[in-house]
Amino acid sequence: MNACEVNFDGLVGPTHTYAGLSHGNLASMTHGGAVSNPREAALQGLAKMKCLADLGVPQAVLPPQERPDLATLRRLGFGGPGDAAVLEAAARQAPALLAACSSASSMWVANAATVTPSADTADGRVHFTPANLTAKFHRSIEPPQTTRTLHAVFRDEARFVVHPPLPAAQALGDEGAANHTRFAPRHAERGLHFFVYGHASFESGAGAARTVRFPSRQAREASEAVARGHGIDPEQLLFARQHPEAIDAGVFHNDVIAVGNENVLLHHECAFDRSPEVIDALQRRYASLHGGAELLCVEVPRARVSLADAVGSYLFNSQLVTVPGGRMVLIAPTHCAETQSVEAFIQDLLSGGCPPLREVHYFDLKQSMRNGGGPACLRLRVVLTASELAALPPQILLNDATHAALMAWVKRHYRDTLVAADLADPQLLTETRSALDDLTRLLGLGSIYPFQTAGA
Ligand code: SUG
Repeated sequence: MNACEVNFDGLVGPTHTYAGLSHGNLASMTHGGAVSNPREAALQGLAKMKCLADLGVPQAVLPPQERPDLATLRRLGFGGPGDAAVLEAAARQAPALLAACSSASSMWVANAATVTPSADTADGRVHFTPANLTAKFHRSIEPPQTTRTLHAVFRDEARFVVHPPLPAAQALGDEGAANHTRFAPRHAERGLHFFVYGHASFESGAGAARTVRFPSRQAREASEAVARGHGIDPEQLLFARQHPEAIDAGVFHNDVIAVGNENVLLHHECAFDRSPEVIDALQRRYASLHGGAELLCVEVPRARVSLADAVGSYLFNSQLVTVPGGRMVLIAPTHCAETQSVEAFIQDLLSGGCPPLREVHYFDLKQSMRNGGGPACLRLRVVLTASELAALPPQILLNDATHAALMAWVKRHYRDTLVAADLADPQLLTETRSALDDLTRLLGLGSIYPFQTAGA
C-alpha cells in the first residue's frame, strides 16, 4: 500500500487567551490571567506547519471552533434579546464560565480525535472518533463542532467513517490521539496501536488510579471502546497505564512524556507504570507483527532529565517525523534548547543515541506553550493512501499559496492583545465570525459553524 502520514494542525482561533482552566496542566495553571497575543499564536503555528511542508512532510490544517460559544452560554442560562446581552450577563455573573466558553482550546487537535488508518481497520476505511474531552469543562464543549468539522473534511463515506464521540462521562474520559501511538516499520504497513490511560474506571484495588495531586483524564475503557469501534485486530493492540507520579508532576497526557514514530519510541523512565514490562510487551508484539523486526525504545533516565525538566521543556511533546529519504527529524519547542539537561540529551540522541534521528528543528511556540500546548499537541496524525488524500478538499493542504493566504487571513482578522475583559466585547464575536466565515471559504469546507446555518 502506498500511504503517508499527514499532519493536520489546528489553526489557533482568534480568542486565544490564558484563563488558567486546566488543573493538572502546569503551564495553564501558571499563566492564567496573562495577556495573550492571538495573532502571534496563529502565526507561530503557521511557521511550524510551513517548516514541515518544506521538509516534505504532508501538512494540512483544521479550522478553529466558534468562540465565544453562544449556544453553550445560553444553555447555561445567560439569556437576553441578542448575543451582546448574553455576553454581558455572562461577564457580569460568571466571568469564569465566559472564559471557558471562549477558550481557543480546539487548536490542540491531538485531543480532537483518535484515528485509525485503513490498513488497520476491519472495513478498510479510515476511522475517526472525536474525543469527548469530559475532564475539563472548556474542552467538553468541543466534540459537536469537531464532529461537524471532521465530516466536512473527511466527507467521502466510502473511504472515511466519523463515529460519534463516546458517552460523556468521566468513566469514559477520552482525550483522543494524545494518548495513542501507532508503530509500524513504515506508516503504510499494519500498525501496532499503543493506548496509554490514566485510570481504569471499572477496576477496583490495584486497578484504581493512584494519583494524589492531579486527576487523570484518559480512561482505559475509553481507549478500549475506540479500538473496538474502529475494528482493530486485538493482535494489534496494547494498553498501558501512565505512571501516577508522572500525572502528579504535570503529565496530563501521554504525549507530554513519550513520543513515537514508525519503529521508534522515545519515552521518559517515569512514563509508564511497570515500565520494563510495558516496553518488553511492546517489543515482543511489534516483532511478532513484523517478522521479528525491532521496535527501538529509547528511555530517557530521570538521572539525565528530571520529570520537572521533561514537563517544563516539553521535550516529549516534540514531533518525531519521517522525512523523504527515511531519516527522522525532531520538531521541538525552543524551551528544549534553553533547558540544559534536555539540550544535552538531544545532542546525545543526534550523535548515535537514536540512529534514525538526524536533525532537530526548534520552534518558538510560546503563545501555545503558555497554555501547555507544544508542537505535538497542535497536530493530529492521519495516515492516508494516495486515493484517500485525493478525496480531501484540496485547499486544506498546506503549500506556498495556502500558507500565504492563511498568513494574510490571520493578519486581516486577528487582534494582537487579548485579556479576559475583552471577551464580553460583542465586536470580538463579530470579528471572530467574520474571520471564520472567510476561512471556510478559503478552505473549501462549506458552512460548518452554527452561526453560518442559523435560520437556514
Ligand atoms: O487540555 N490547555 C490544554 C492543552 C492541551 C495539550 N494537548 C496535548 N498535550 N495533546 C489542555 O489542558 C489551557 C487553557 C487555559 O488555561 O486557558 C488548556 O486548555
